[in-house]
Amino acid sequence: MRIPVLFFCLFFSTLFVRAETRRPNVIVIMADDLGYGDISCQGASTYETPNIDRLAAEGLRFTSGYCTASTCTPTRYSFLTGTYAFRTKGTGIAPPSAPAIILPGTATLPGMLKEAGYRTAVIGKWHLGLGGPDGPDWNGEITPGPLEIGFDHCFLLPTTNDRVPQVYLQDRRVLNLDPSDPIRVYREKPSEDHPTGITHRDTLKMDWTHGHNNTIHNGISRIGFYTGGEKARFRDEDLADEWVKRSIAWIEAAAGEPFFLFFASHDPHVPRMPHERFQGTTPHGFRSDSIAQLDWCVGELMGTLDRLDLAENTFVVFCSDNGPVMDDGYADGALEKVGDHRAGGPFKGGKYSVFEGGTRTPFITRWKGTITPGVSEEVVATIDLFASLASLTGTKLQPGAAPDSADVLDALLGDSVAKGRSELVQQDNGSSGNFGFRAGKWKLVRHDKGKARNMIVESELANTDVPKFQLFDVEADPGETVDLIERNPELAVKLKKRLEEIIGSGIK
Ligand code: NG6
Ligand code: CA
Repeated sequence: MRIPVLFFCLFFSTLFVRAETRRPNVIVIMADDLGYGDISCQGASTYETPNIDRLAAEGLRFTSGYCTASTCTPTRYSFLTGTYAFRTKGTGIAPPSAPAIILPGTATLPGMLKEAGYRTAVIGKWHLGLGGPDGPDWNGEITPGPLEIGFDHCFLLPTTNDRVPQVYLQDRRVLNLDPSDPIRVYREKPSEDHPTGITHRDTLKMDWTHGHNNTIHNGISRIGFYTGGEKARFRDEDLADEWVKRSIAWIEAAAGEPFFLFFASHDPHVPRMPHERFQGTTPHGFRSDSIAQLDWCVGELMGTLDRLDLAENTFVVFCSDNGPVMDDGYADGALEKVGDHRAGGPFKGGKYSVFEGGTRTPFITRWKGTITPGVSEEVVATIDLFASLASLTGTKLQPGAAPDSADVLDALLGDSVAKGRSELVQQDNGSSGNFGFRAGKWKLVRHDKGKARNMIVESELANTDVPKFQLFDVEADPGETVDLIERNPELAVKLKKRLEEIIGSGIK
């Protein structure tokens, strides 16, 4: 009995080795603040996400798929560099006009794929800083930026849409900028009469709840101040349409050679202002309307692959940059209209949290004809795409490149005997001393200051008192409700030490 089994394994592993040297197109669709339970194949029952569900039905849906941080910038940093963000200072949420965070010369995922012969593009939200130490020159050439770290093309919202300015960066320049009306970004209110969310609150089409009360554009007040660039400004409602249009055009032009597209959606991040055709179409206000818009984007991209007959030659990953939040600064009704919808699924916490809900998020891979559809419980993370795609394309990593990225390619492709990560560190925005450490079925939760943020939806922004260390069996208790630390003192010591070792190694 054993010999045939061994023979079979060898036979199939040979097939896998062959598959690994292929160079399929790669599309990573990263949602923004989308929770595990926000898609209808993972618990959302009051609205549908048919296109994301279809992707899952045709691919592999991971129940332990993670991003590495519970805010945007550190997850994106680690995704593109294969390095945990806590190792590098300045990787927390980037303010408006922040300088480039990933510097030229850094080993990056797009750079690695470019070396492997791929055309590379990022379309959508950036939020990793732009320009030299003084930040971007909005009216000139913006460099360094994505084109200096491995992307051939970019079409971007510079930060997040709640931060100024509301213009597109196309490669190294702001699109449609009229030189006679330069963009100026300010830290302080530029003049006494400059309208803000405070002085002109009654004119807003969506009110703010905390922060987000500086310059007004399109009836929405933002973080930061700016003037000018009127012709270059976009309407929030048009972002998704524009990115889909640009992505389709880029795919059409790139197809023929292998391509890598990082489609960085802004949905359902605040300000939630989906296109009018999605407004009011779902039960939970603009938050779930934005998820409907995201789902539409997925459908358009997948439809393009079908139309161009590329679905069997394209490895698609769908993921999120952090867990969900309801009120993130605007009065869009998300909290009031949430009803029984559990955006974080069975998990505790959400955005800003190191409980599972902060980082355990939707994670789907699809490669028609290669990935056998199903559900996987293996632990995989956005940070692993670097090493895994290097492995897939047979590209050798430079020494020191992507130190925290695990090659989990076989798990991503659904090889039934392949293992995911044995351990994963989860962080929040950084510098708080809050970490999650998943090791097998165990999860050590560390809150150095004894305070947790965004514990549960109902009191999401409150700082809640928590023990400095907690230990959960997340297989038996995914909601992290029963702290087992007292009952497992030796294990706790071991995990604390191991976490310390990982965090301590290589902090720059
Ligand atoms: C916070 C913002 C929040 C959001 C977040 C970044 C306030 C009060 N809150 O500081 O609205 O922009 O930063 O989100 O300003 S992320 O998904 O891009 O990390
Ligand atoms: Ca985010």
